[in-house]
Amino acid sequence: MTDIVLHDYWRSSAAYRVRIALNLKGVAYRSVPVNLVAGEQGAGANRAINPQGLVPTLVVDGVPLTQSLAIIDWLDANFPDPPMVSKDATTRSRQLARALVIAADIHPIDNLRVLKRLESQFGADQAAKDDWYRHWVTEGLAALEAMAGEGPFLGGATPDISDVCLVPQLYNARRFEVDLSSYPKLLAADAAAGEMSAFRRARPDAVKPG
Ligand SMILES: N[C@@H](CCC(=O)N[C@@H](CS)C(=O)NCC(=O)O)C(=O)O
Repeated sequence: MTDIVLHDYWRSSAAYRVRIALNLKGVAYRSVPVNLVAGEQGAGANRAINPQGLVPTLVVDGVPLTQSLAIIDWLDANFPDPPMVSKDATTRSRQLARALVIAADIHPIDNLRVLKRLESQFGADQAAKDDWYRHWVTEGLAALEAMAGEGPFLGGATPDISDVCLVPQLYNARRFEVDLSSYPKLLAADAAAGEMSAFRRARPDAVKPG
């Protein structure tokens, strides 16, 4: 019996990706909260398992795995059903390209530590930080809309790794009051995901500690 522990923060979109993948695959896990608002991510206990001082970390039988997409890759290797990427190389490349629009190009320049740095290094106020966030999110989502397939999910009838990245990114965008009306395919994929319990059970409000 494998012991699987997710070091998690309810509002972290990278952790949310991992929660969705765990649920889709029906993998049982325990959750250990890391409070990002209280700065627990930078403390020794979290850095010991995640040298970047971030969440998520999935600890499998005592072995820490970091980086949400690498964790999902591990899950796919060990719990192949349902797959998060296709065996067909072209389909897989397109799925990963969509996922990376979010995970490599939108999320890293909009996350908590980047927004804090804009304030500490350049004196950005809340309005400037919100503007920065919206600029990069809308640019990335517009590209993703153009990359989406016929639906209802981004790549077709079933969710793949790009939908697993999309749903948390849209949750985050709504928090920042980004107008999403120009992205009907993304909204359709998000709505289709909302029909699935694996996605619903991973929602921030569903996992928020007491
Ligand atoms: N590329 C990483 C990103 C991890 C990441 O940025 N996590 C955020 C939460 S979504 C975090 O821990 N932020 C803490 C901070 O910025 O101080 C992954 O996919 O796991």
